[in-house]
Amino acid sequence: MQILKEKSAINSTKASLIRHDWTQESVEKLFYEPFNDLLYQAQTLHRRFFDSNEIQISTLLSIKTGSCPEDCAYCPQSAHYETGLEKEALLSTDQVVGAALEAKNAGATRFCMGAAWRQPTDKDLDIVCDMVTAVRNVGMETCVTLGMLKPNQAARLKNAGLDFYNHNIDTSEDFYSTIISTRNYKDRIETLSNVSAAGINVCSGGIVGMGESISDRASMLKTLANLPSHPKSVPINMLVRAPGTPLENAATLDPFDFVRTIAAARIMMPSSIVRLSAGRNDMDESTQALCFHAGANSIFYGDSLLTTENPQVSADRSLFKRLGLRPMQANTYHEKD
Ligand code: SAM
Ligand code: DTB
Ligand code: SF4
Repeated sequence: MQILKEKSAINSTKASLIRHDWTQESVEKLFYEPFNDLLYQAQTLHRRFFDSNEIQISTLLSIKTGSCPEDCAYCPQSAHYETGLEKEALLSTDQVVGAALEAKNAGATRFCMGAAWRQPTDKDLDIVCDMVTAVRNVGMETCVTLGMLKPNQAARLKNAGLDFYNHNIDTSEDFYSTIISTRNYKDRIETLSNVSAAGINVCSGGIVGMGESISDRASMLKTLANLPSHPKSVPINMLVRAPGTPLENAATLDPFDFVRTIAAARIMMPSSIVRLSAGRNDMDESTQALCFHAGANSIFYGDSLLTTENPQVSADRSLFKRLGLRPMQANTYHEKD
């Protein structure tokens, strides 16, 4: 209860709760708090900034699948591994709009388009800009994740009407090189800075369950929280152990350790949307409920993620009903007044 004692979430001003001065030690302390104390702290902060029963709903679509030149050890789309994935060329804007309409009718407010690229070419970007504008015209918030981005490419996406750019730092700087060798951590941070400079909301988080230590998880969250601005959206993924990838046999994660990571993210970035992202298909509903209690307030909704399975829409509807959760309206992701 270190932080609550020092700086009560009830009495402090909201501005003073948005910190960018996290030390490794102070973050690691959070991870070793008794579970109930950690969740109390996270839930208290969550309620200061958000309606605790509202969940932001995003739907994912893979607009270009497989054959990626990067060697991310977790990813079924890397050309370096035999994962049996069926590759697909870039979809047409019509196909994307069809999927966006379906997602909107099912109740999603944000449509996230992902491409298995190291970085987009300017020609690729022409098409993605069209897609962004078309999805916006459907009346949804837009997000894309296309790999590394140059400043002029970020500006073009902004002009096309892009709301969010997803680019995960994935893990700690130290652990990064054991997971990916084809790019480095600094490249990732530079793209985040290019996205932010273009006026696009940053969506950045990582993956838990790749064999990283608690210190790596703490370091990843420290990097995110100490950015000049907290990412508006912070996806926390539990590794999906994809057959054929080097991490297919990674040790099973203790669900409480995943919940702790969500709680720490909520405490450190209290005004951000924290998304319970990939991995829900391998998680029981009680664990998901604990994640919501720990401050997760967004999910990916729809039967699939990019290439792997996600809980069925009907299962999520039933879970929301049982927990009394409601979808968050679009454009209300900013903090409570
Ligand atoms: N190629 C682009 C890039 O890597 O930036 C965009 C797409 S990539 C699939 C987006 C993110 O998905 C990755 O950064 C990673 O965090 C997440 N991801 C990929 N495979 C995953 C897996 N098996 N389990 C959990 N998260 C995964
Ligand atoms: C994020 O943090 N998770 C999403 C999204 N951003 C692009 C991707 C999850 C991918 C899981 C593996 C797959 O379906 O291929
Ligand atoms: Fe490629 Fe992205 Fe998968 Fe890495 S995570 S292999 S960059 S699609």
